[in-house]
Amino acid sequence: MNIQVIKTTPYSDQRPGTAGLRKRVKIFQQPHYLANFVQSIFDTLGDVKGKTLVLGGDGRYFCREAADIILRMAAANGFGRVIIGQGALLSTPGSSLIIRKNKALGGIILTASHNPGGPDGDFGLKYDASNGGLASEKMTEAFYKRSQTIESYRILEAPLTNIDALGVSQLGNMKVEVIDPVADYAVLMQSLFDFDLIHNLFQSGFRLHFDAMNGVTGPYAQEILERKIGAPAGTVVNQIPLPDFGGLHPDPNLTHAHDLVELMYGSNAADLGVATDGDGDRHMILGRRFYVGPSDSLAILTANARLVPGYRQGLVGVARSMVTSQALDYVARKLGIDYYKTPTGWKFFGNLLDAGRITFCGEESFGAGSDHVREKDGLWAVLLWLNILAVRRESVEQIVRKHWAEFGRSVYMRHDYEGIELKVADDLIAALRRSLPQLSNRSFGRYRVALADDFSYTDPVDGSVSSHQGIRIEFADGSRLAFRLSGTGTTGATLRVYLERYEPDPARHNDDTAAALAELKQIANEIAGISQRTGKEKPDVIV
Ligand code: VG1
Ligand code: CO
Repeated sequence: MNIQVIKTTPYSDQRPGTAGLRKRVKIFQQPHYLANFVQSIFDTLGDVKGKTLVLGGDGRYFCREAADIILRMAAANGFGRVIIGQGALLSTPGSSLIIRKNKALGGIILTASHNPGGPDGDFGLKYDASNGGLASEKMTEAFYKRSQTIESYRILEAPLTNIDALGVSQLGNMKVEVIDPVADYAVLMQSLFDFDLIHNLFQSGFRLHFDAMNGVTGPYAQEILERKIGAPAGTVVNQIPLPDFGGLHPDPNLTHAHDLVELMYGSNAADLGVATDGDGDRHMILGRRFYVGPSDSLAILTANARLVPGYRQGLVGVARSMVTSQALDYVARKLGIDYYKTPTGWKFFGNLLDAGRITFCGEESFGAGSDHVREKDGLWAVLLWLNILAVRRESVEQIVRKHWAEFGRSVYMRHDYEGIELKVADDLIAALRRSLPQLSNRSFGRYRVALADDFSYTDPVDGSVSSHQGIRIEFADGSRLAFRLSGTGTTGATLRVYLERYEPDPARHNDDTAAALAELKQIANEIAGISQRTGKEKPDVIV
């Protein structure tokens, strides 16, 4: 077998975003596009001789072709072993676990997460480091830099590797180990949760409706929930990973998981309804005719963690992204544990987890996780909810309402304005940034500005500084607004506006969320000139 050195020229658009490089499939299919980026990663990593790489993805269109190219490139670059999930499948949290367990140098995950797939959809690639967590900003910037000067890449000339049969084979001087994507993960989950107790919950007639949205979580959820725990067959639906997600948009929110939402608001609703995204790191929780916002879910899981075997000793600390609601902070203060505020993106939790400063962390974008891996984990969050429900034997709604009564309710919404022209979006943020000094101490109706800044984060572990991480405007009564542009979209720009108000009075916990935040929405529009600049009167997606 022959190592080829292929001449190439840089692509100017290979700067990774919030979670890796995400583009249209058609962009990835351009000659050498994928190979350029993969070689840029390998060059940045330095000495890869004899090292182990983990490889897998969410099964979307182009995953298998990409896996074959990466296998041959890994062999040509001197890796000693690639561990790949059968059929090139590995969920994002599953991949994080395999990297950690095998002390691999790192892993490549082939996914565009919750973005649609298929030939006209999106593809993506992210690198997780040896701790099983997303490459740091410093690393991804180095990948990008390298991609801008690349002149050639190395690839082995070889027939297609069989990635469907379990076992070890040889590719040049490199071993290819095809593993069951689910087995190790199932063992880890069993060590954290009380499967017998959850089994008893199902025995008592409790019904779960788990929509895997034809993403990669299906096989994991079926094995763990239906086979290991004994939930009735059919609990997990859309359970087969499909290259185009069966035409679904595998984004677990109220807009895109519409079948689940319809079912959970209908007359035959289950006790718990959940959906997960393409790569299995996001989840949405619904009770019977009751939606649990992700920020609330994180706070509730934190408040109840000690009910679950894996967290019985308590949590050392918690973290949330700045734009996530403050519901978590109220819980942390009561528990007397540290809490941190990070920029958006899981990579900022890695150091805190590695340093043992936090046990749980999460984001408003349907992500929660713990120190069991270094990525967010959808199925983990569902099992945690199930274990808590099995102990408390109350409905999802009862648990949330009691939580609000105890801690107050952080009324919260995220408004996404999608498909904005890049220049319009950049100008909006720039103008907002310029207006910050004039905002301090100004009043808008009953809201007086107490702080207006551009969020900057200093990592408490390594001291690295990340600036321009979102504009935040905090009001004297604890309400707030935040604005940032998405770093995961593939067409135009998406403006995310985050709105939050604290409501301590239980008599008002039933109030309609949109109504409770209507005034803040007005103020956001006034401060940022959203409708005037974008021409949009209302958001495209509300979370
Ligand atoms: C979004 C979310 C962020 C999340 C990221 C990756 O980023 O807001 O919280 O970490 O997606 O999640 P952005 O830059 O578009 O706001 V995933 O499941 O797409 O890997
Ligand atoms: Co995801």
